Amino acid sequence: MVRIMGIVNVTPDSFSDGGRYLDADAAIAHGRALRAAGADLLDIGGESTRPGAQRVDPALEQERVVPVIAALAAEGAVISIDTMNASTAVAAVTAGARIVNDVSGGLADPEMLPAVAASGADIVLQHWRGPSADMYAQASYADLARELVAELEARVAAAAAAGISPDRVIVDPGIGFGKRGAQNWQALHALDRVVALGARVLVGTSRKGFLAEALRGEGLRGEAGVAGEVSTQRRDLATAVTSVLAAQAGVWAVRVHDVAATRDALTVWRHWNDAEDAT
Ligand code: PMM
Repeated sequence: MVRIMGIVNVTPDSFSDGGRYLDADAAIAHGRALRAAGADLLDIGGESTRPGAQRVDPALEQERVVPVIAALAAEGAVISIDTMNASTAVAAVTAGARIVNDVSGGLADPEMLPAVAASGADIVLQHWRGPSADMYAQASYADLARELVAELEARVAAAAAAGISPDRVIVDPGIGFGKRGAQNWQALHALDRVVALGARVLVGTSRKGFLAEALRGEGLRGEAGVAGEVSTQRRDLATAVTSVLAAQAGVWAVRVHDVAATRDALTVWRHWNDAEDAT
């Protein structure tokens, strides 16, 4: 079964749930609720990566995430730390995190890969072409699928060179990172080629702008949200659909905000497949 990674952003400015879980107790409660809803893993982050976001001081980032990780890991949760800073990765693993989720694939901090190698944690290497402040400057591709796969392969090789064996590596196509609207659909369309790399694959589409872009203008005339903002509810439904399509492509896990909706969607998908196998 595909794993569900529930998102716990301990930041004041993340685009979808920003600010609500800044308080450690509220973040811990949110992590518990996501586990109760069926999350297999919790991804805890203290620095927003939304387009245009500025970097956060690692000391502040650690102040935000370490108490939340320690509390949830003590309850048996499998935790990943969403960070681009080696010092935060190390602090998080010390507090109980088992996976380091680096959206830069080890490119933002030269200390990251050696630090993770020494820590014994697994690592998510996401496709990334530059900082969030300048996210779209490099969103130019001659052949997106080919470049995406080649650039991920290069990061897996860099991790191996730093002493991280391939079985500890998870790759992620980086939906919304250095990719504009349609390019995200191309990346998803190429998921089977990413899966063919042989590493576990994580994919994160949850509530992202390209989903809203696709839905904007669809639906009944006069329906709330058609003309302007696409509601969180509609983004979550779209996310549940992409979760199933990602599962169909063979990914290891999906990273989502609304764990219950994705759990239901994956359950429906499993029933469809099980019936097929039984005949
Ligand atoms: N997306 C965001 C943050 N971290 N990590 C991985 N591995 N993959 C993603 O797609 C990803 C990520 C941005 O979304 P958020 O601000 O809602 O957390």
